[in-house]
Amino acid sequence: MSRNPDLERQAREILIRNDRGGYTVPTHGLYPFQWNWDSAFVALGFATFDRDRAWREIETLVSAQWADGMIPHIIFHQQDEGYFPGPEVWATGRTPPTSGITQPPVLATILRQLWEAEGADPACPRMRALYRACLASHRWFHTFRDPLGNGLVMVTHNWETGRDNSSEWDDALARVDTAAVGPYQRRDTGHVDAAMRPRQEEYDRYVAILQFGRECGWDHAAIADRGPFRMIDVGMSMMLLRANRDLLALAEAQGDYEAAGELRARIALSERGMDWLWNEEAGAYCSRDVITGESSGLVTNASFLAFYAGVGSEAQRARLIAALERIAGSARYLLPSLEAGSRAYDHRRYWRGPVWLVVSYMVAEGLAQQGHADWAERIREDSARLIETAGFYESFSPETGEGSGGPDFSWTAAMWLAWCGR
Ligand code: 9WN
Repeated sequence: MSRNPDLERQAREILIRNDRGGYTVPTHGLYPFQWNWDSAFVALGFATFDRDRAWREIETLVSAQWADGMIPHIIFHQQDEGYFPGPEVWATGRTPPTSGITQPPVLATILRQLWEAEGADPACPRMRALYRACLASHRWFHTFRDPLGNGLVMVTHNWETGRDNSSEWDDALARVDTAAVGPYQRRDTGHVDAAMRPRQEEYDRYVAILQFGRECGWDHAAIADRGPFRMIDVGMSMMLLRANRDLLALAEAQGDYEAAGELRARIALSERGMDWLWNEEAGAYCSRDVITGESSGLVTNASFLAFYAGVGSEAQRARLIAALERIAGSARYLLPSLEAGSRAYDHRRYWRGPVWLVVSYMVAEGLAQQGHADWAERIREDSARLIETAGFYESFSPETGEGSGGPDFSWTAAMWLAWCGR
């Protein structure tokens, strides 16, 4: 049952309009290619009215998987001058062209959902093929992105986190040398208000980190060793732990006992390792710099993914709920990407305050699964009200509810269909 049939129809139309044949662009204009974690969430939306199309979205995504197992963050299926940095800047030499970095590993979790919704047949060939792709991608994370050997995820570019300009990255980015960044033309600010996007000096650093990867010929071992930006991201770490649990369920269903054993060991490692991110003063899990060991000390929406990952002692969870209560006291709409009053908070600027429904969705799922149905419902209700008030925007102000970023956004439409509009 939809809570609003008209919005239900609009949400479907957005997905259909943004469909470029086997993959969906996040929004027209601003993001004209296929993005990794966007496609995973989009599949959940398609699954509510076209299951075959949902599978195809993910199949198209993994068709660009690299031989080393990495699923790239952007696939440039066709030419489009409307986005910077385009394929010639990444220069990864792939066909189709892709970026050289990845994005949050939510695919296995969503794959499990699609498969269960279709009756959970262990012989399902589509599930089996995608399971192997996810396993290879998780192995890539474990091989190249676990420098501390504690099951947490290191990112080598802030774009990998999907929470691109969160203030968690500010200190690490400040050390990135931009001297070799030549002139380039940003395209994003031609599509949306610059006040909603990262600042120029931040963008220069993003480009400098990209250039480092390109100079390494996208050798992931070299980048992980010497990259100018190396952070353990709380969001990716929580999402990979959760995805490993879901992949384990798929491994067991098929009787893949070898992989199941490997996944159980990874899960146990990450569960133990997560405390490396716990910041007692902040009362939350916070991202931490691999190079300096510094904790960001910032409570972001990703901190609450602890529930989704199923980690935390009773005392830690109580402190997270206390932080949620505090945030709910200052925000009109949950869940802001950064707590009001924190360093660099800005209710309109990208990941420094605005609400992003895909993170809200995962947090709410986790809260519901861990016995906090009241909070899950509060987040779901606020998310629905944001769409009802502003439309299907990329993100929303937690203060005014105003939409920010691109309009007619695919994953926002998908979240209406699969979650908050139900
Ligand atoms: C860079 C597509 C993507 C999302 C990210 C979001 C934004 C890109 C950009 O858009 O990032 O990957 O150019 O701003 O931050 O989470 O996947 O929707």
